[in-house]
Amino acid sequence: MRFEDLKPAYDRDGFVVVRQLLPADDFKRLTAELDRYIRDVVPTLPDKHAFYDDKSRPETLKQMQHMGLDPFFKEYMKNPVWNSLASALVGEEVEAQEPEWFNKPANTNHVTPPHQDNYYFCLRPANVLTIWMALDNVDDENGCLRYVKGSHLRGIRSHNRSNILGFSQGITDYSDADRELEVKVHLQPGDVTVHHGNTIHRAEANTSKTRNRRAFAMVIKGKSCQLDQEAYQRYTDAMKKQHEQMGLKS
Ligand SMILES: O=C(O)CCC(=O)C(=O)O
Repeated sequence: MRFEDLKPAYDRDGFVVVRQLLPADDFKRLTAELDRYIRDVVPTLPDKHAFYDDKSRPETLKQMQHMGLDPFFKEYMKNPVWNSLASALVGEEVEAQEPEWFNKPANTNHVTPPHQDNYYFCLRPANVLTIWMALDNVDDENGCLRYVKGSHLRGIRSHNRSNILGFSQGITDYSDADRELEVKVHLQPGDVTVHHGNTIHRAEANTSKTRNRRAFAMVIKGKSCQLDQEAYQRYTDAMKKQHEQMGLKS
């Protein structure tokens, strides 16, 4: 498949799905490195790099950030498959940000609030996307991503504080009209979904009693993107306040 062929659908809908992005051996290596990182590195990290539903229960790890401090994941930012997919979709040279990992552990009750990533990133132009790779089977039951199709074409909506760790801001006026346009994305391990920085997305909680919903993701931006410093400062101040109020240590 030529990644360029996906661009018309990405431009129209604000997201595309690619099945089995990586050769099988590369996916196996990635999952092994994630297992190593969770086992050996996560217990040494400050609170703001690894979020738990309940810190006294390691199996409730729900998000990891700043993974680029680890040599394997720093190098992964240059992965040619991820970067060429991103470049084909944004239509220019790209630069990857540090990898992230998201989980909805079994038996937890956290939704992902409706949001637009570029409300957090504050990049102008919004020529940025997220590649989100499923590590488990992902479906309605364990909290698949839901996109509001075409919403990337209608600008940034108003956001306000959420009380959900890892997603400090959510859209304030999410409506039935948005819900009607939602597309649920079901994935198998190794499939990716790619969304534009302005595409509204959300996820329900994982209602399964036994299945995790893990994903490995990278935000990749076009070289033309510039940071809106003022907007970013406002966002990071709000996030810092949320972390303080939730008792996270740096
Ligand atoms: O994993 C999730 O539930 C949300 C992930 C997300 O919002 C993102 O990668 O942009």
